[in-house]
Amino acid sequence: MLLDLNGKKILVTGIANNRSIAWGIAQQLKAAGAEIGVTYLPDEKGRFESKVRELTAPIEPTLFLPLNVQNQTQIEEVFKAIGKQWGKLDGLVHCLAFAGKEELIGDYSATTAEGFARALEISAYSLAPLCKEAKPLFSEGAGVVTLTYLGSERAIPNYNVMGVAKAALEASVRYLSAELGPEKKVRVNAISAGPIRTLASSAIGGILDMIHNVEEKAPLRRTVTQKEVGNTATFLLSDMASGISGQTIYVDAGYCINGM
Ligand code: IMJ
Repeated sequence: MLLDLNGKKILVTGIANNRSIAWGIAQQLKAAGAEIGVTYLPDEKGRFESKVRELTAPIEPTLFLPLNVQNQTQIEEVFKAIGKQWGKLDGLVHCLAFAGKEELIGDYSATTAEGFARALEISAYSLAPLCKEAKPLFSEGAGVVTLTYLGSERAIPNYNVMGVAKAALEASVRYLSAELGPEKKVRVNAISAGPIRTLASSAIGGILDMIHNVEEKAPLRRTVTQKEVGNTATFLLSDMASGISGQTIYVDAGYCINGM
């Protein structure tokens, strides 16, 4: 079987709790045989650290490191540790996004320069420095997967600056694909997931209406699960997807094909 990740070492970023899409991805990668490294967002009280450590214990991560992508030193430390402990990297999973709450409601034109810069730095730009540091460690045929959302190409109420950030992220996937493909045959792809109840979506007004809309209109008449996104990430990081790079793959129960 080619969809076998035995011997592959994969770093998963963006696990916050048991609803995180990143957690769904990490579990499916582990089920396919991969060895997993996990990063968590460090905070003063160490709340994420203990929560994520406890949550991920069953998948036995062999690396567990703090990573705030706004801190270049921390990015370098992560890949230094990977070089030391793993000596190579077969996969990088980027599930990081943040915009200020005030930017995710109301008028897009009210976005501040600071809010715009922060949302794009964390949600889009961060993929570039992670790939830069990962580059010397990537094995031949390694893969990068990031998460995006339909709000990058359609005006979805309140998604606002995150839509602009996801558009930049999807373009970054194409440029990184063009850069990393020729040398080491590294493939870079995005998964456009349909709406799922997660920490990143629960804080948002109208998310339940959005989910009901998907349940009524998507070809499959339901939302997708973290596990389904995880299975697609597993496929993309496996040798089964050796011909796919620079793409945005929709895991949305078919929702985006509808005209209205
Ligand atoms: C987010 C905002 C508005 C509409 C939304 C979303 N819809 C969906 C999301 C319809 C599905 C979730 N999503 C795809 C995201 O990318 C969320 C990113 C996000 C969420 C928060 C909430 C809490 C916060 N900052 C955030 N930054 C990014 O303070």
